[in-house]
Amino acid sequence: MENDKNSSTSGPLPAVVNRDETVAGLRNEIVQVREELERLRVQQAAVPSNASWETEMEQGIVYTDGHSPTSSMSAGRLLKQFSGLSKERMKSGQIRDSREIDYLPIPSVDEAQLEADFIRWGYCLVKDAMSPEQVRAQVERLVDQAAAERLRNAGIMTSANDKAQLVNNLVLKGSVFRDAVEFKESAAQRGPTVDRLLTKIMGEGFGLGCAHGSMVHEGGGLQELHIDQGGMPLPYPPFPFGSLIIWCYSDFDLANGATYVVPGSHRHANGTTSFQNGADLFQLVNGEPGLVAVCAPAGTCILTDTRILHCGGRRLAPGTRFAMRCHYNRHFIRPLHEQSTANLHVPNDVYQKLSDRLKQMMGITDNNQTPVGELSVNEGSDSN
Ligand SMILES: O=C(O)CCC(=O)C(=O)O
Ligand SMILES: [Fe+2]
Repeated sequence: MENDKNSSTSGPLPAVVNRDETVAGLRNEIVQVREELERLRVQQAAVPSNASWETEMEQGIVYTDGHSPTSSMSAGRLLKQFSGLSKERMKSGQIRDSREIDYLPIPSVDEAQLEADFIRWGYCLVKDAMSPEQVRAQVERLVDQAAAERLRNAGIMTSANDKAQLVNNLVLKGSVFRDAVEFKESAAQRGPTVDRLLTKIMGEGFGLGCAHGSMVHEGGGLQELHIDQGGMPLPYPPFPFGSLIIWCYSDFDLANGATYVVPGSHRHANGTTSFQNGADLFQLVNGEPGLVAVCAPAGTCILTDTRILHCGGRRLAPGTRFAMRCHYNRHFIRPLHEQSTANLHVPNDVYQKLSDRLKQMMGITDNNQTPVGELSVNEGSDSN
């Protein structure tokens, strides 16, 4: 240890670690400070500092959107600012291919990896969830059904100029779909993996919101950026209400049409939601990795957190992208979806074929004709 002769300080100079170590140490410090800042920012947003009983009582009941000027905002309203954005980014070639970003999920069968991907990025990809033969059987039935519906003028065309078709209520339209919806290996070879993951996400006895076929032709498929629980008022609890899963019947890529997502837009590391009143959501879309097309081969099953920012992507190539989309909910959420009427009328012959689990998932378990509990005591006695 040397004395600095030019320095007015007496005594030895402090030891200087080598340059690389210093830089590494400083970098580490910056990362920690950034994390701390982010934590503080999120905490501040989640708990308004001016909250008091007086102001809360004055605001009244604000648990739902659109009922007073102070109403809690739904993400749906917050997301209006993204109107036109997916189109603009798609047209200017700014949607990235997920396979080119090395840290994003790739198809996997390792359930620990799938869980980690789901937590970090808001989605995961189950590899070879359906075999080519299973995919073929489903597409065959879907194409048939879609043609029959068009023939009867009942086809649901979802993009301008008939560039996409939705085939609703698949549980009523073929055993291949029913079996996939309840994860039977006969219809989806890795169905049990998907089932286990969904049970971890939503708990036992989760319900079915909808199961529909999606056919996207050249030029069709593009949607506005949205989340699949957009009607829920903010703020969200640190978990999703449900999960939309997409069985890829075709290869998903930029030309074929793929789901666009903003990986990691569903939550922060501490569990709080990214969707806050006043949050800069553009920062998510413009940040890293930004808007990405989830690219994966046919047979993959994409599981998504219903808080993740995403939309259908446009198919640019000739031909058709096929998929089945199923929305599942926690068991206490009414198993209906705006696109599903499957539970409102089930033809008797189909009802006979539904498994107990499917009936439970759809919320249409048989009505018990035998009075139970306190009701059985009343049997025979008339009440007005
Ligand atoms: O089909 C897709 O790629 C995504 C569709 C979607 O996000 C939806 O229908 O909510
Ligand atoms: Fe969606």
